[in-house]
Order: sequence, then C-alpha cells, then structure tokens
Amino acid sequence: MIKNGKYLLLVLFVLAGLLAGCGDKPEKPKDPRLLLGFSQLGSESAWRIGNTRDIETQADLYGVGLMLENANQKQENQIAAIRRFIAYKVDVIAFSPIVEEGWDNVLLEAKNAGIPVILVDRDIKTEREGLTACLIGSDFYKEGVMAAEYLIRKADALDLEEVNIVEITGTENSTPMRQRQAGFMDTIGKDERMKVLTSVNGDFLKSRGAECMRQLLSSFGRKIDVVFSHNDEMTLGALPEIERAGLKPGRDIIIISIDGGQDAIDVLKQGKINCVVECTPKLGRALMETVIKLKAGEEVAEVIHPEEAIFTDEQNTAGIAPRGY
Ligand code: GZL
Repeated sequence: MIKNGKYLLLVLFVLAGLLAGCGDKPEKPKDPRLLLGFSQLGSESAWRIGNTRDIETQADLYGVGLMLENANQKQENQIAAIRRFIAYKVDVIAFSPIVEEGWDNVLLEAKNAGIPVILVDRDIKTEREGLTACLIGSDFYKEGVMAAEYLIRKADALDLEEVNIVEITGTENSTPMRQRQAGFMDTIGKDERMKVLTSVNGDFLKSRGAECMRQLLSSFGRKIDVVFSHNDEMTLGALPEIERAGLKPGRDIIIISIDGGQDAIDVLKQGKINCVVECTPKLGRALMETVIKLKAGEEVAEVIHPEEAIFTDEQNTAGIAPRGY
C-alpha cells in the first residue's frame, strides 16, 4: 500500500516522465498529407523483415503516409512499383535496389515527374547524374574490412601459419555483396597466410547457405579453416551442415557472419559463430527525417551511414543487449 506522500511523489514522477518522453517524439510534418512510396526488395532475411518493420514504425511516428510495396526479390517488380508511385504522384520515392544496375530509365521518369528518390540500404550504378537525392545505408566495404581484421587477429591468437577460407556471398551484383567482398579481400590480401579456396553465391538465403556449405564440405572437407558468410541467414543455414559433417563450427571452422540479428547473436553466445559484424536494419528514422527535409526544400546529405559495431568471441558476449531483429 503506498502512503499518500509517496503516492503524490509517484504521480509527479510519472507526469515528469510523460512530459520528458514527449520531447523524444519527432515533430509531425507540417503537411500531414506527405506521402512516401517505398519499394522494399523482398523478405529474404530477418534483416530485411526488421528493416521493413522499422520503416513502418518510423513512418507512423513521424506521421508520414507510407505506400510500401514488397517486390519479392524481383527487380521488375520494383520498377513497376516505382512507376505506380509516379502515377500516384507521391511526394517522395524510396527503394532498396536488389541489384545495382538497370534503374536509369525508371529513375529518369521519376526525375521528369519532379519526384525526389532516396536510396535505402543499397546503392545503384549509373553514368547519369542527379537521379537520386541521397543514400541511407551501411558502409558495406567497412563491414568487409572489420570481418577481415577480426580474422587476422584470430589467426594471430591461434598462431596459424596458413588460413584456408571459403566465402559464401550475398546476391550477385548487389551493393552489400560487392562491397563486403571487396573490403574483406583487400584486407586479407596483405596477409600471406590467407588463402581463398573459393567463393560461392548464397543469395542471402538460408536454404542456399545450407546448399553452398554442403558443396563446399564435399569439395574441401577438413581443409576449410574459415567460412566468411555475407549474412546471418546463410550462416544459420550452413552451421547444421558443418555439424552433420562431424565438425564443430566455431572450433574446427572459424565462422564469420554479417548482420547481427538475434538468432546469430544467440549462436555466437553458444560459441558456434566467432564473429558477427553488425549491419543495422534500423534506417527508418533517417529515412523519414530525410523525406521531411526534402519536401521542405532543405539540403540533405548525399550519403548517410549508420554507426555499426562488431560482436566477437574476443568479448564478453553474454552482455550483448537484445537486438530487435
Ligand atoms: C544489407 C542488406 C542485406 C543483408 C541481408 O544492408 O542489403 O540484404 O545483409 C539482406 O540479410 O538480405
């Protein structure tokens, strides 16, 4: 039973909290009719699902109207969605391009319609200037570098003279695949101990990660010292195949992954993954703030990279906070 004095104190405390809390709520846009058309590339991973959820949550928090279309991993579906957004005369278009090439025509249509376009998560390759206003997404090259720097430290700690690596890559011709590979290979290339046995494409999918691992084990067996996997989904598909071959992932084979979703962090804590480089899917707040700035005619940064961490068996992994995706 709370005494009266304490009760009053509690009410004041709760009131203060509510008042303070509403300072965190973002400014609702001046024009509540602000409408964003977003083409999401698919639902291939926990990362992607977390990214979609975050964009929906932040749109609601910022009072931005959201037309979100899921392309189910098909570029043609993204192009069709962008055309629908143009026809609907949305205020801003945003999309996560599944691959880097093939966007010039539809982005030219958006430009001619006077609709600004924001790239979310992934980039495009184009010779044309001015097709997009901003890229909001991770520095994938740096993620590859962080993965390789961990491996070099691990090889030092285990006093390895030769390190045989297999790579399971993400979707071919996508920004994360190209840049994670480049960052990793550029960094290990300076270390003579490092040998890349082969790279295979797992398309960021769990099922393909398992398939790739089966093939790699039958080709190279116990010669494999390291698996460098471009995302957690493929890593989580690969681990049971390693165990089925009678090997201990995290012990007999060093496992390096990227994304940092809860499932992978749980397995890191069990010692079956050695390193998870964070790639945050929480891009929704930066997206909404950029949408609002663009429509207010304000300058926006060309590139917005989120801060990202690395989780490894060099740390006390028990303390890693819940990941939210
Ligand atoms: C990275 C994102 C990648 C994730 C995968 O930002 O594009 O796509 O790493 C996802 O999990 O499929």
